[in-house]
Amino acid sequence: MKAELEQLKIEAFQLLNRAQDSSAVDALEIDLLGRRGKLSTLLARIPELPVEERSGIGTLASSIRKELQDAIVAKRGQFSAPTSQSLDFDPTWPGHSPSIGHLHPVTAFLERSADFFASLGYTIADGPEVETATNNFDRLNIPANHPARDLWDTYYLNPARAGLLLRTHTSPVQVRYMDSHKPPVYIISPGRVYRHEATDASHDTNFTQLEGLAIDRDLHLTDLLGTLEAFLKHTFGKVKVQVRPSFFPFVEPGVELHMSCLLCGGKGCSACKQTGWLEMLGAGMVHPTVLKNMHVDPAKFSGFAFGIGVERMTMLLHGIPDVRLLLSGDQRFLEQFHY
Ligand code: FA5
Repeated sequence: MKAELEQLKIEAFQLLNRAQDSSAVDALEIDLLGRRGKLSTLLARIPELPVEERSGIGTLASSIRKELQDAIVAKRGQFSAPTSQSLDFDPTWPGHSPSIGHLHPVTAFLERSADFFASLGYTIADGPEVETATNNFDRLNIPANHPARDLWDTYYLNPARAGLLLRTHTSPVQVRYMDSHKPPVYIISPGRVYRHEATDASHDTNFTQLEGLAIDRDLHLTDLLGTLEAFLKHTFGKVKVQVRPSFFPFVEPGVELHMSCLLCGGKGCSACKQTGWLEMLGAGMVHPTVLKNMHVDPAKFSGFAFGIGVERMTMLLHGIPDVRLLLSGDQRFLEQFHY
């Protein structure tokens, strides 16, 4: 009987160790120590034992019962929720300070740029990211079936009608704004744009542009270039730029502004496609047809417009080698840009 009691104890501890939750512990307690449990069943056989074997059995059984009861209580404690009393809880310890967010580098760039243009008298105009093909293309002098539409890889929302799309640039805000305003106007319009294109270090499928539009009497290309030069000086200090002729159907003449790649010092890298130069913005004098589409008389007024690639500017400003990092949402990357 003594050997059976010792064996019962060993098995009971093994089962208890394996218990996964408090209901398993409860079941084990009934099975071991209940009125019809294993211990009671064993002890019920005491009267059948020869007298000489009975001595000491009662004491051994009581000590095993006590050991098992203590172990069951301890095991149950593992599954109950800790309380401030059960933990080593010291309310006088300093707490964890909450992590405070900061502006995304693209947002910070836009805010600084908006301040600069506000100082020149520009106001901010907004437009929707879901745009009509008419505003995104037709009114900007890019009729349906014109090959110039191929310049933009467009996400159409309804391919059957091709009436709605995710805007490919912020230029449609120009015509929207002029539906309800008369010159002189000086506006900027920051916002998200979308293009269905293969990504690389300087191209993403959605990015930010900062559009600018000025319409007044006697505006010339030199006014555009002077404005852009002042903006770049404000943003970067001294930088090397090239103004190259370019084609955008809504301006005439059109230009592209390229900046010497600050990531590689002009030597060539993946961001500037080994050329040493990075295209930063498109610009030009508003095309007379577009002025007419804006209800403006081209004989009386002229205008200039520009569309800045905000992520590319942010890349060069902070030495970020890949545009895709900016939308990665990786906190280890973003935490480097506290403002
Ligand atoms: C345009 O979107 C014209 N609307 C700009 C414009 C406005 C011209 C007003 C004339 C007058 P473009 O497709 O080149 O142009 O884009 C403008 C800038 O956005 C580029 O110079 C570049 O800096 C940036 N950009 C273009 N594609 C991407 C891309 N996939 N990822 C990140 N930046 C881009």
